[in-house]
Amino acid sequence: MALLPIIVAPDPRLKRLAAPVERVDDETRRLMDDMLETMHEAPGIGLAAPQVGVLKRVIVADLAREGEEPRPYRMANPEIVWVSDDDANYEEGCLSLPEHFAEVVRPAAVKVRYLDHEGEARELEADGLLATCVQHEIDHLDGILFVDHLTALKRNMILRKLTKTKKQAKPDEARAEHVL
Ligand code: K1U
Ligand code: ZN
Repeated sequence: MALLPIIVAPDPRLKRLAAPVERVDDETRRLMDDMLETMHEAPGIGLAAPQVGVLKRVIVADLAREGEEPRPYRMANPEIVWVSDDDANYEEGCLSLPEHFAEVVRPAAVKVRYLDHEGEARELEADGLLATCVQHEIDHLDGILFVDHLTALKRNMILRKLTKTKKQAKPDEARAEHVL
């Protein structure tokens, strides 16, 4: 298994549409395992392949707390096939938007159809934080970040701060960008 670098916004790779997985093969399984290791190390409760620069419809999640038995989900081609009428409000974070959090409103419960790590078709009925997390990760596959659910004012404030942090971390690249 390997730790993969996580892309931080703003980055065009986080805004693209990911392609469906044709077959869940050894390469897909390795990607899922590397993503789980990367997510646990971060630490986080979910991760989508575009966040590690792979434009495939693959997500992982594990909401087990420290000391609990891991409960990893490995999903290829996840699809939301039902959403509840009632909404839930959660304070979301994102490993691609480090140190930024905001309340996001989403359906409180969802049913997700996906292929597991063996390529078997499965359905998951989720509510609570798992429902929020799975919707957040599927959004990543469509190039949507949690800030896209906020007002333009809040979104731009967060993105401006992230741009500034990136420029402070890599002033040479920021200068090159400016010249271009
Ligand atoms: O997609 C991601 O970047 C991962 C993200 C998932 C998520 C969090 C909260 C609501 C919706 C989706 C994270 O895991 S951010 C880190 C985080 O929430 C966390 C980290 C350690 C322990 C518990 C939570
Ligand atoms: Zn995220």
